Amino acid sequence: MARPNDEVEALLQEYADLLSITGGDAFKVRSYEKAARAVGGHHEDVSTLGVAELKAIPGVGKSIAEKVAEYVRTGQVAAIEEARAKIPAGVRQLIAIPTLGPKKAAVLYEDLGISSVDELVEAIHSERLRGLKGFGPKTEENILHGVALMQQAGDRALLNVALELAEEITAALSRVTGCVRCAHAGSLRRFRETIGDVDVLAAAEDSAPLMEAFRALPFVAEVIASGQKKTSIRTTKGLQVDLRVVPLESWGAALQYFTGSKAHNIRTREMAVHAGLKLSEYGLFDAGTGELIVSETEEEVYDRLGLPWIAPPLREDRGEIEAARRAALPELVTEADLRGDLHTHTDLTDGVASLEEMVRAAAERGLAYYAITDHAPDMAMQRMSDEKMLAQREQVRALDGRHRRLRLLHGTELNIGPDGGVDWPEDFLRGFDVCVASVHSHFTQDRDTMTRRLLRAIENPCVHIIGHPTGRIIGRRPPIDVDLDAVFAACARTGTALEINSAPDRLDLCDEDILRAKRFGVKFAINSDAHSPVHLAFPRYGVGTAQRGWLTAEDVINTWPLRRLASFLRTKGASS
Ligand code: DGT
Ligand code: CA
Ligand code: CA
Ligand code: ZN
Repeated sequence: MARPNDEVEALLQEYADLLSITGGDAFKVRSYEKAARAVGGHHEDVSTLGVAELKAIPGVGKSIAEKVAEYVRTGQVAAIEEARAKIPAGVRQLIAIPTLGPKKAAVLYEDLGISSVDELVEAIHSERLRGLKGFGPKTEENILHGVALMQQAGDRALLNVALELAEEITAALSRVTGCVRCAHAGSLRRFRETIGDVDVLAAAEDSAPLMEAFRALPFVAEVIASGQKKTSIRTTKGLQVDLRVVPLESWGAALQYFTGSKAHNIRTREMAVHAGLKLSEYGLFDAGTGELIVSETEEEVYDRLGLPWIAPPLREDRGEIEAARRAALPELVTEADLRGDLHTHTDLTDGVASLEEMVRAAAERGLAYYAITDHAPDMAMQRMSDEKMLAQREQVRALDGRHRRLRLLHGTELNIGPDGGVDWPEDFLRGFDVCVASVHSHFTQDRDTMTRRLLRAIENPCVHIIGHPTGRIIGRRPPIDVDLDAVFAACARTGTALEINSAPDRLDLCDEDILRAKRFGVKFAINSDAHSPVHLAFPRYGVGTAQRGWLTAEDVINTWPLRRLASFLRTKGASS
């Protein structure tokens, strides 16, 4: 289930949007946005805190603390209900459209009475927006793009949402008497970037108690269908979950079947036929006698097919069957291989926790090195300056060594300007241990300009890592248009790593791009891009994505010991 903090974060953000639609004062809007982020990133469960403790969260003042407490106590906030009542829900949906902010939504509603996404699309097609202040043809195009993007993401859930839900379900079902195995399968086990529905599998003699416990879970909003073998429910958040219960003798075959992908399964079923076997959701059978071949584990199933076990993230029919046959499967990078994090923020810019808090959390995670990479000055809203950066460096140096085993690196996240330049001149950049550089503006440049822009940043001897290389935000912002092959070749040639940004709404690079980049000989950095201590757990999603891109620990620079990493960073700097 969502943490109460996430719920409150969404609520405060909604209030900020509502205030903004109704023309509320910009300062107040920003303070609610800031508080929303702070609550989302806070380490304590806000539903257990009193007003005084809530006020101690940076960015949360008295009035916001009282609203949070009211929500925790009563399940709603009077002021927010009042604001909601003033604005149709459809208008609030308009701001969910990428590129359409609350100001534009307000104009659409007040001037044209548009109060839903469908009405907006219809109004654009019938040219009713023409002449409306602030809405040129480019805006119309962006809106239509945004709507398409939203519909494409459709009802698919982000990986973290689905995984947290699945873990809660498998933990609950594992406690039911008679349950001998319980795990999630499907696209979630394969770490696809978005999840259509969650598939849970259990093994038991008698399925009834499991089905009953499943239907009775607190977040079940609707039982879609319930039978002896399978029950489907929908959660209060709208996500579908299928539970299937099988006898233990079929566990391996069922897990293999329901993990998919469909394309991978078609291949394994063909192999079964060639081996005189029949592989289905019900088990592995002798095709001649129809006898069930006991296969309690997936290893046994693959072994019967003449294959080694294939890790779920590889099961997409992208060459894994052939590689398995040749005993050439990659030894995939794991979360345990990660020794450090090379892209993180503090409250010096847009993070919500202090340097000390972030470093303490990194030490608790057992990291061996940790880079602080706050935003650079060209992102004007972050108000960074040379003095602030240098003062932070002093603090970082002073903190280094305070936590046994953990080495601190002082870095920055530079902005790749429209022409490929970055925030500071070379002599200042030389002072950082590590520089990430990312596109944060001018996302819609044409392909040639964008490619030249990125290549220039990659050629910069002080840039070590390209952050979130395509800039996409799942369901909200499309990737930039760029010649990725040229980017990959340049990264390989210059020794510049590409980031696998682990934030679940980014996962950037994505799996297929990673697979292609690897063929160019590119190295990668799996980073959290944490803006709060809880985000330091994000790399599990980045690792899943890297596994889908066939990466080994050797491919990922932050699995390397610090000395090797330092030498990689120095080599790039020496290349000019
Ligand atoms: P999703 O839910 O859209 O994110 O993707 P999956 O892969 O979880 O797909 P889902 O939930 O429809 O089915 C779970 C697994 O069950 C799927 O990965 C493979 C297996 N499966 C489902 N339908 C078929 C089918 O028609 N043929 C075969 N061979 N396998 C299937
Ligand atoms: Ca599924
Ligand atoms: Ca399913
Ligand atoms: Zn960034």
